[in-house]
Amino acid sequence: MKIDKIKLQRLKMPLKAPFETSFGKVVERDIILVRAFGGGEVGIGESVAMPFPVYNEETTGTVFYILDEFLIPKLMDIEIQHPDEISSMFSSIRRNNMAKAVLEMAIWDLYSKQTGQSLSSAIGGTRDEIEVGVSIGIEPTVEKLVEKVEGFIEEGYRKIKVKIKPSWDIKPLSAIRNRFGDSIPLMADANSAYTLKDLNLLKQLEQFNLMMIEQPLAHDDIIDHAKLQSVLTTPLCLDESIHSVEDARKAIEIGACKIINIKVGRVGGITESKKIHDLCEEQNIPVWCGGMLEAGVGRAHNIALASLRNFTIPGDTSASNRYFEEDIIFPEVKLMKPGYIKVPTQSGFGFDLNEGLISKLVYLEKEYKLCSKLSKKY
Ligand code: OSB
Ligand code: MG
Repeated sequence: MKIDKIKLQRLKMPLKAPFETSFGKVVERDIILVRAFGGGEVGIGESVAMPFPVYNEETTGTVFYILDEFLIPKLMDIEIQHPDEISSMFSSIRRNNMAKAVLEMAIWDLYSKQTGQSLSSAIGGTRDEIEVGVSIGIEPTVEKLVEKVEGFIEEGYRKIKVKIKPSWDIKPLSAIRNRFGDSIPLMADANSAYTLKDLNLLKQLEQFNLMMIEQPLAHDDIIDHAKLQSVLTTPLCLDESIHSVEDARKAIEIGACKIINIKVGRVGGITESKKIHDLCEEQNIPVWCGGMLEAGVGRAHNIALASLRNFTIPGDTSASNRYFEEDIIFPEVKLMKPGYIKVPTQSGFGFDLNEGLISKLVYLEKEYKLCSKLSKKY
């Protein structure tokens, strides 16, 4: 496949309401759109890094820098047959997975357009609809949280995930169970807010019949998660700790989790995501597609990923209107029926770009001709 040119656009998108987790509050998305041009087609990807290095070590700024300085120059003078080759080309650069992922996503989209198939079929997806849930941040009061949960249940979301942290755990979870009963599919995400010193508290969460507890312990830990999982019946799900298929293999081997949340950005791309998916399928570990408050482009890539067979638990890919007044794609992502999103069948990622909105939001643009004097850094 041919790639002639890469274009980066940096833009800010306000969220409808602040989203608060144990690591802090996000009020707007700071996004990099990557466009890969070749053979008369354009592929697109969206960076999921946060503006501050609080979820992981990357930020929108580091993603821009790593793309500019190292990853885009690596695409010069190369001949690739298939996007699966990209991740090994990038492997000499340590980590910086969100930077690698956004460029690889654009190349996957370009490849699926050049070969006239949907992104979902290009990556091996088998579903024509995906089951989805919603992630709810830490709210100012328990009453506000319960009100939000009620609204999302009415919209039909098939999994309710609530953020927890010390001092915001037992109370909100009890309130939800008291109000809606034991049958709603409920889970909690701690974003690494606890340690094994909180074992008694974590054991008390068992009473809530949660589908899983996501990343209760340190962002870089699997050992303590294994200790915790050995004394809990509730499944643990890893998010922050898994950056590669190797991480997933080790975590499963030592019993650190029973479920894995896959995010393309966190693991460095679609190829690595597929590897984790395949390993988990072999090992009977269900997976689901996580989210990073993506705008439409990232959301569409998540839909394609979640169409793979072992995505058996509803993911965090909610409709565009969950976070945004207006999205950067047409049509915006909607629930086709309560709790389900249709997997597009058109070629590529399956939506049109809302160029009018994008041009209003962009504040930085840079283009790279891959046949020019771009110099490789090493
Ligand atoms: O831990 O899954 C997470 C958002 C930003 C950073 C980390 C996480 C999240 C979410 C929101 O939970 C998921 C979404 O709706 O996109
Ligand atoms: Mg999480």
